[in-house]
Amino acid sequence: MFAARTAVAAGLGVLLLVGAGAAATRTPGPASAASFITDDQDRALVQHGFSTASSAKNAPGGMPDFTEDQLVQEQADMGTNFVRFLIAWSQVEPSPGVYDQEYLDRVEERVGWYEERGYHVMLDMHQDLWGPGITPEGTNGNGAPVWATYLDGFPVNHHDMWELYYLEPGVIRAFDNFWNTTGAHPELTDHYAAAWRAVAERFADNDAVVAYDLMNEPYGGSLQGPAFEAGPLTAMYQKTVDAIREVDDSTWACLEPQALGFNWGLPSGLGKVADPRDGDPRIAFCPHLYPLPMDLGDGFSGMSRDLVEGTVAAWRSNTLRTAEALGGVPIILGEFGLDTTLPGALDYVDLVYSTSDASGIGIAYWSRDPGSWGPYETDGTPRNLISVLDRPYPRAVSGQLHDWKSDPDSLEISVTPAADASAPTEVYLPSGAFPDGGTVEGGTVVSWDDESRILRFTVDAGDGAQTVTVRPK
Ligand code: MNI
Repeated sequence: MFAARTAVAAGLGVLLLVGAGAAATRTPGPASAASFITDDQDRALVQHGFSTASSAKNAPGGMPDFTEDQLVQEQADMGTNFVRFLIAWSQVEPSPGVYDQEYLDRVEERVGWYEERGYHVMLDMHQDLWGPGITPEGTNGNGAPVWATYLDGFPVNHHDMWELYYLEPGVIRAFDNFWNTTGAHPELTDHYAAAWRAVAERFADNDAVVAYDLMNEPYGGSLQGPAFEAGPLTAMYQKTVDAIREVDDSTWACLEPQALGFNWGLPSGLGKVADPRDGDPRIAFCPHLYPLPMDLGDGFSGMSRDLVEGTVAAWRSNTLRTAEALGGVPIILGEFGLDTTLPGALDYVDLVYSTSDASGIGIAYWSRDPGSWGPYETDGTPRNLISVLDRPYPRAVSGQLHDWKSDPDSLEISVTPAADASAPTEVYLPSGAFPDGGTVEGGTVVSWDDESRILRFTVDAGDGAQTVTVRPK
């Protein structure tokens, strides 16, 4: 067990170094995202929020252990405007071709909590280790229904480190059957696409739901890397986008790369997916970031700090490059996070936020669950993470947004203002540094709301990109 774990870790370490080296020798990619998810007033939306939540994974009704009051507290403490809400194929389609409308009712009720408070929602079809059917206990994997789980008699041995289940023959076989690498189950991706169509049918007209994260952390089984990403993964995304567009032509479809490797800063070979909707494509890119030293339990200090800084830089350029290859699509960092009791953890969180801001990337921190990774203890006591997540940021920007930069007591936005702006730009300002709101250099204040801490303003017209700076009033 120890030997196997050490071998895996060493192998992964070599991969990471090769990847970081490869990234460093290539020419730099784009400086920031080419586009953003927009609202119905054509404003660029910036996402700050949480993946909510891991507790949904094996809950009988599929709901996170999360209340409306906890959402109220989250908004008051951090001014979030976004959630990546976990859903599961096993809940949507409990038996083949049957879609559980009562499950979708429960999801819709929670989406309503967010909508009432001005949030935008991305539904995330979650899976880890395929599904509950990989072991008799039903508690190791989540996502795919048991009826769609074909282990074909291959074993799944138990491990202490959850990621190692990905290397078990039965788990690899379940994925090989889904991607139809075995040739035995061409029907499974059709079911997956149709399950998404059932979800889209429910949320097509829901203004709060702006995006669908088509598959959490895809894994290719025996097919890995570009062969998997450019092959069956891209094909499944295309099939799913086509199915969604039969009932919903407005919600963004967000694509994830293969998790193995990309999460550590390696490049992606994901292929371009066409959007059959009329008008501009609404495809986005939603990768995750989990630097390898942190997977192995390190914090952000000593040698791991250098490795992690290298990973974040490589991840940034690979993310921008893939988004460009997909058609200059919007980017959301769908997951990153760590145990914030580790040394240097808050510096790492700050590094990822400032890197994302400078690259035009939205964020859903992993996760909203209580405990050492989250914003609250299990008894509800606020944790140290809040001090870093409660930061100034643009929520909705009128015109062409380029990127932004925040310090605890200032926010600088680069934007080419729209000639015929129909709605003002909105920024969130934390209470600590901005007790009375803000002043806007390069813009004109429209309103300040003391309770939501949202400042609305118009950007002064000018030639090309303008810089707007918000400071405490
Ligand atoms: O760390 C991972 C991860 C490690 C290894 C692998 N493979 C070997 C395929 C895949 C993924 N994922 C990070 C986080 N993602 C889930 C939720 O999506 C969280 O529980 C993990 O911390």
